[in-house]
Order: sequence, then C-alpha cells, then structure tokens
Amino acid sequence: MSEIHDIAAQLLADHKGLLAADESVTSAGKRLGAIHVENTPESRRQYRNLFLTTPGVEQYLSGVIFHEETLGQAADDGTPFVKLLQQKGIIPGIKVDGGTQPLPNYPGELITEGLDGLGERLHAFYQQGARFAKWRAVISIGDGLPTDFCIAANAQAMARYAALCQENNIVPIVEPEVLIDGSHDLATSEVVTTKTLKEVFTQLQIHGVDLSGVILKSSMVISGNACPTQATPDDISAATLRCFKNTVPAEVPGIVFLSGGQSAVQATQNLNAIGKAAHGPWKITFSYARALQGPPLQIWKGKPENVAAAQAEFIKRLAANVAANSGEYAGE
Ligand code: 5MM
Repeated sequence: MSEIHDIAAQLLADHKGLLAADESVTSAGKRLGAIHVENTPESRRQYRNLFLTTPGVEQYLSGVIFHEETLGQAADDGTPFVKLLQQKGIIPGIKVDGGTQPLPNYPGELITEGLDGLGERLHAFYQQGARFAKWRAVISIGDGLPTDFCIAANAQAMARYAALCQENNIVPIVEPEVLIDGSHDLATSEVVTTKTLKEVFTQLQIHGVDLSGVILKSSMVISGNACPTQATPDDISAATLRCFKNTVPAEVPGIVFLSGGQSAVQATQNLNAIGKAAHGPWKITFSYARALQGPPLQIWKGKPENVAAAQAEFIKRLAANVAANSGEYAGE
C-alpha cells in the first residue's frame, strides 16, 4: 500500500472522525467575536490549544485539518501543535485553498483560488508534517444558480489541486460545499449536489487523479435554511446516500461530512440517520468545524477557568458523532 492509501485508510479508521480546525483568520474572528474574544494570533492559538490539548481526543479523532497559521504554532507547554498531534497518533492536515473570490461575469457565484505556487507549498507542508490537505469550493443555490460554468470552473481547480497533492504524497480532501443558505427544498439540494459531484469526479478523472487516494468532503443533501418545509433526518439520509450512489465512484475510500451551518445536534442527528442506512462501499464519517467546536466555545468564552468544562463538552460532541457514524447515537 502506498503512503497516500495508507494515510487515507488511517483517516477513515472505524469509530473516528476529523476535526476541521482550519478557519481562516476572518472566520476565526467571527467565532471569537461571538464569545467576545479579540481576534489576535495569540487568541487564535489559545482557541486551537483548547481543542488540541483536550485529554482523550485521540480516542475519537483520526485527523485534524489545520490552518497554515496553526501549523507554526505551539501548545501552552511549548509543544508544536503538529508534534502534539503526532504524539497522540492523530494525522495533521492542512487547508491549502486561498479562499473564494467572486467569479467574474457570474454574479452571485464564487471561485476558489490558490493554485499559484501550490506544488511548492505542498512540498513544504509535507516537510512540516502535513499528510493530507483540503480544498473547499462553494456552490450557491438561488435564482438561476448554480450555473454549469461555476460548477465546472470550481471542479477543474479542485482537480488540479488534487493532482498536485498526490504528486507530493499528500492525500487530497476535495470539499465541494453546496451551501445550506436559501429557501430551496431537499429535492433541489439533491439535484445540485448530484450535478456538482458528477462534475467533480469527471474532472478528477480527466486530471488523472487516483480516486483510491482521494477523500470527498461533502455537504449533506439538506433543505435550505429558509425552506418552509424542513426535511427529516431520514429524508436527508435517503437523499444524501442516493446522491452518493449516483455520483461517487466505488474506488473512493471515504466520504466525510461538513456541518455547513446545521446546529451541533442537527449535524449529529442527521449523521446518525446516514450512519444507520449506509452500507458502503465508502467509509463515512464527520469532518466538522462548527458542529464540534461551537458548543465548547460558548462555554469557554476565552476564560482559563472554563477550559475543563469546554473540553468536556468537546469530548461529548466527539463521542456523540462517533456513535452517530454507526447509527448508535442515543440523543443528548
Ligand atoms: C464548510 O466549512 C468547513 C467545515 O466546517 P463546518 O463543519 O463548520 O461547516 C470548514 O473546514 C471550512 O472550510 C473552514 O472552517 C475554513 O473556512 P474559511 O471560510 O474560514 O476559509
């Protein structure tokens, strides 16, 4: 088994999931702002420290996606975060996309940037300990959206990223996020997600990417957050798995979910319904940011005296989602 296949298998180990701790400086600022903590390199380090030093995380986490800033930071005791994860047997990964920009001539649509110099950056990230990477594209649903061009342009960039990752012995996570924002219904979400994933896998194949060394990070097929009729977890599960059956080649070893603005409990309930109904061929688990970190951050509020309670809440969310992976989540 080559290195990337071995890393992919480790990331998709049974009874484990991934933590997306890769918020950009702007997004980290929003999370910290919500708990009235100033957004500085040191407060972002403390934020990462809270989660990465939680006792027992290694029981639940196979990998953590870092932001580039975190890759160079250290825990309170001076241990570099990368080393801390390695000591716990958790694989460090890195978000390498450069974020989104408006797609010229396509109002309301975004293109993910970051291909310039990416090969050299991936080489350097490997030297720093990263063994997998992540690239997120954003697809919006709305009046006349998404356009085929937006889906194709994003899928092409994503496929070039994935090919560069594999050239550098790094497992690419490809994350085409169909946004939850809007009044669209479940059926529309399924149509758009299906179209998006078909194009992503077409482009990955055209670019010669080894699909058995790729992980898909997907949104669930879910009703828009302003849709008057909200789908049930069982409906979400059925639509999501049907969409994957129609689009994700069997060679792909695994699919991990983003939470995408669902509440922490919703993300667990929906994962549980998926976990109950899923029967391969891919491994399925979570790669949440907000649904794992949101409730603990509300407890932490940047105060040292709240660290232990916040970390206990983090473990609670991890345990709930690991149970949900197998459809064994018992509720709160
Ligand atoms: C969709 O966001 C990803 C998953 O997080 P959620 O579970 O909260 O939806 C997440 O990995 C995201 O890509 C990072 O937080 C980086 O986002 P920004 O917008 O800060 O680059």
